[in-house]
Amino acid sequence: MMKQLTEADKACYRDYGYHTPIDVMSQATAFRLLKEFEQAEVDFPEALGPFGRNNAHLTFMCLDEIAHNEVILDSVEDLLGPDFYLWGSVLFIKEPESDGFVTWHQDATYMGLMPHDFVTVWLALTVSNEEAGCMRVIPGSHLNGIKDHEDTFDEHNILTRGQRIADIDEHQAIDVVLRPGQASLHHPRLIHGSRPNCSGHRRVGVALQSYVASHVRQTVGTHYALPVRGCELDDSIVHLQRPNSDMNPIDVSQREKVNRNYSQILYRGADQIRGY
Ligand SMILES: O=C(O)CCC(=O)C(=O)O
Repeated sequence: MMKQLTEADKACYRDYGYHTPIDVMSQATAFRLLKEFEQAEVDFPEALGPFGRNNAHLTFMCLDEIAHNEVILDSVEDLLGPDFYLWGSVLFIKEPESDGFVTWHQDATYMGLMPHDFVTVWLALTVSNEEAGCMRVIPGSHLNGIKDHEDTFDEHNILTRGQRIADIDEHQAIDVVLRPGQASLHHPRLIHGSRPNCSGHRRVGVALQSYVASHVRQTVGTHYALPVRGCELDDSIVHLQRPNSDMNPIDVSQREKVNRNYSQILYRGADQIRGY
């Protein structure tokens, strides 16, 4: 029996590679989490700034709360089954009227996880609409394998390598518009990207990237995973711990270790390595 999605939602994910929106939490709860997050940004700027956007759920309680939200986990369970772990998270923040953008890409290209039985949940903590540079997706593009990506390392490209797939027919793109507290789900091979934020407010998105079925393995680096639902992970996987408090030293050192490994995986074969 489905826990959160309908059969039609599941069919949409299967056929088009995404599903949106999911009402994960009230706007009031999203606002409370945004305020906690913004206070944490003030208190620990390096840990959450542009170079601190990876795996912050391992060191901040508000992000740990999001990563373990029951509506999110139930939605993921409807797609992956009852056993899955969280591989990582990325903060996708675009400041008001800023140049940052995301080129067309497929997440699975550099993650090293096989097979592709995993899903990204992108939760909006602020309005994410066309003006604010919401995520855009090419429906059905997950069905055609991994395309060639070229690294651009463009200054304003907020992807690690500024990787991009050329020659996308943008007429096919759909805007994923979300209110605070809503989320979308996308498949690891779905082609997606986003434009700059032309609005007067921040666009704050938390990508739980990704929730991964327990049989999936890391083919490149060390396999770190945070068990989140039902999974008995074997000894080939290093189990991560949830944080105890914001920036607790034990949690910080765990996150540093995970981020070093994460960077080696995501930048393998690249000419340059950025600080995120
Ligand atoms: O936040 C964005 O604009 C892009 C997000 C993205 O590429 C992702 O979640 O995989």
